[in-house]
Amino acid sequence: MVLLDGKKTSQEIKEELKIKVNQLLAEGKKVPHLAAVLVGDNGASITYVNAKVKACEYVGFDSTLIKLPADISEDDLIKKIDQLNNNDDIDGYIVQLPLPEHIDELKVTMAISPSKDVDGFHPENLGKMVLNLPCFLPATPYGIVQLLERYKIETSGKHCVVLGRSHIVGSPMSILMARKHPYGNCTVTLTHSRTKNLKEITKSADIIIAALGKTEFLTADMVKEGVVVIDVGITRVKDETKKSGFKLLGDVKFDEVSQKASYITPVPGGVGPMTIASLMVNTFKAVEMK
Ligand code: L34
Repeated sequence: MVLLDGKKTSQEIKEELKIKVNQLLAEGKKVPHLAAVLVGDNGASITYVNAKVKACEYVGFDSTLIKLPADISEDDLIKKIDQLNNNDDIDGYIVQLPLPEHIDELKVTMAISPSKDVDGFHPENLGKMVLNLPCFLPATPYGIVQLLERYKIETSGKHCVVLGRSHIVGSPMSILMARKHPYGNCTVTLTHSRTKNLKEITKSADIIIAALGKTEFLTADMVKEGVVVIDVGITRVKDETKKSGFKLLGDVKFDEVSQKASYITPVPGGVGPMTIASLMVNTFKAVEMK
């Protein structure tokens, strides 16, 4: 079994970006500038956004963190987004999800200028992705593709089973794995809560991407020998023995599935850091596409 080390791979990607940023500086050009909008005080969101700001500092990007109160109105949030759209200094920005209940995430996503949508969540970018046109790819799915690529995992002609159909992971992932691309060309099965005979399907999978948000859902009896497993799940579970008071669990029962897998991502240290590295790649691209 080979561990797909997202931490190490994301570090490699960040090193490469650092070199490209230094080249921009040497040419007297402006460095990429990413803004992140954080609404409310969801503990996980704070951790992820802080990690994004830190990654910007590491690669040499400018960053701006915009913290807004949980009770901000949808209108006021959209006004903030308009300001970011019109601020020429900002090359790309994200609005960290989830948003508070009273705010319509789709409405907010659609207010983001597609040319600054480094999360790749805007319908224009998602549509371009489907058509294989240049666009921002959603950070988590893109991070997974980069992980497969850097470990040279053969995907062509393989059966890839995606668990979960979310807008930000499962659905775009299924499209990326099926597209005509060196790290695509899979036969994809997208499964969800209404799927019948799930175990039969996962047992025939060469590659499984678990993104359903149910802790330790994928067990050893559901997979075949030699399977490649990508665990997107990251749930905080109470654990008094930890200083933080919680531990992180993925959607895969790692201890048993890793016994049968040829490659597998850990949680933490797998997909999470790759999401951040991909956001950095997209932000660099935002400048190049200008
Ligand atoms: N707009 N919302 C927007 N864009 C995104 O790309 C995200 N996502 C997801 C949630 N909401 C979003 C993230 O940033 C998930 N996500 C994310 C990013 C980073 C990490 C996990 C999820 C990460 O760095 N995880 C670390 C552990 C961090 C910890 O200690 O909690 C890891 O090693 O997996």
